Amino acid sequence: MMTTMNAQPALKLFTNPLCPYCQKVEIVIAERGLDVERVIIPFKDMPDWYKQLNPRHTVPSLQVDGKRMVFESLLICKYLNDLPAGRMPLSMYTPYNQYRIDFFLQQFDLFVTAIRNFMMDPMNEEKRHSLDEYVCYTDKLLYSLQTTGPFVCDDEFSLADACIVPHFIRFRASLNYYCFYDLFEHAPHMKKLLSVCMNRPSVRNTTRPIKEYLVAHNHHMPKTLPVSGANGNYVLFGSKMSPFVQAVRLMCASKKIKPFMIEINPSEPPTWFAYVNPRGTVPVLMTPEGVTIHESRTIMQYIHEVSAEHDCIYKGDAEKLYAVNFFMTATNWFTNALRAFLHNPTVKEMQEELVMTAKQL
Ligand SMILES: N[C@@H](CCC(=O)N[C@@H](CS)C(=O)NCC(=O)O)C(=O)O
Repeated sequence: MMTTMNAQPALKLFTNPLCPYCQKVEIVIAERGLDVERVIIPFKDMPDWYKQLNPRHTVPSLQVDGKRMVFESLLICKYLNDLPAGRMPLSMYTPYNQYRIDFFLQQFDLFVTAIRNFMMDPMNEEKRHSLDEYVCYTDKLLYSLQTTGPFVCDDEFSLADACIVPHFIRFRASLNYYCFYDLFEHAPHMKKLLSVCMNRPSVRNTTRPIKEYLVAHNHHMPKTLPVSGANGNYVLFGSKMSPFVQAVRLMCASKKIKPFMIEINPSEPPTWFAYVNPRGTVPVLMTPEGVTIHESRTIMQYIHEVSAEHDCIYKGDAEKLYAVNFFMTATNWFTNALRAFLHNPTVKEMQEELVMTAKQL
């Protein structure tokens, strides 16, 4: 229902677009269609006048009618949700829904603390296992509260979802990018919740490009991590000796992408590389969305796709696209044949296969 219930008070939000706590509030504002003035507060060098307004020196905070201040993101969300103005409030306040929201949010705080602790020492095998257990536990807890899902209160997007989704967005990217840890590997219900939430305009329109979150997270991460200098750019794990890596580097160069290179010797990879790619092969590409892509061909296709809008050569040209795809497939046949031949150079079939695949090129 889109009816306006009442005139709303003047609302001024002191906020920062990268802050997850501020995004919770923005989601509620968007869901309710409230009219809010925003003042951006930098994290570094918060102005003194703001520190006086909010003695806790944190964002967000909300000023109502130029006087009253409301602090703490969850309390601000509740306040905005309870305002008798704007569109319908989030979720129906049945006692059981209220319990589900309160209980999950309470448990979720512990989950956030567990992730933060892990991020201080993410290459530690034991800590990875204990985070795995904590993620499984939290996912089961969510599942036990749901009857049908996908949200905490089933088909109703509630304050609980608004409050957890900004953390999911940031942690998923940072855990992958900096720690090589897939937050949702053991958490199908949380994964589903996030993907459904991302389809909501209130969540999508309040989410910044993921790279900005990665860059902002960098200074919270240990400086010793392999990607700590990557600054949210593409990261290419590879060896200068590998022709597959060379192919990806050429593709990157042709698309003006300059990945941060991490040299991996595939015959003696560092132990942490198993977290990036359990198969131990290079190249592997990490994107500024914190997504890991394996296999040179799929990496090259990905790079082609993301840069397609700047590149009109093949757009709508099915024949050229086919020619490129066929050439890449034929390259694969050729390299496989070459490998087989090098293992068994005297076998006639191997020689013939090599000649045949070379001709296709
Ligand atoms: N419990 C607070 C946490 C807010 C918070 O930690 N905000 C961070 C930005 S993401 C902040 O203002 N940090 C400033 C600082 O710690 O100096 C809330 O929910 O509002």
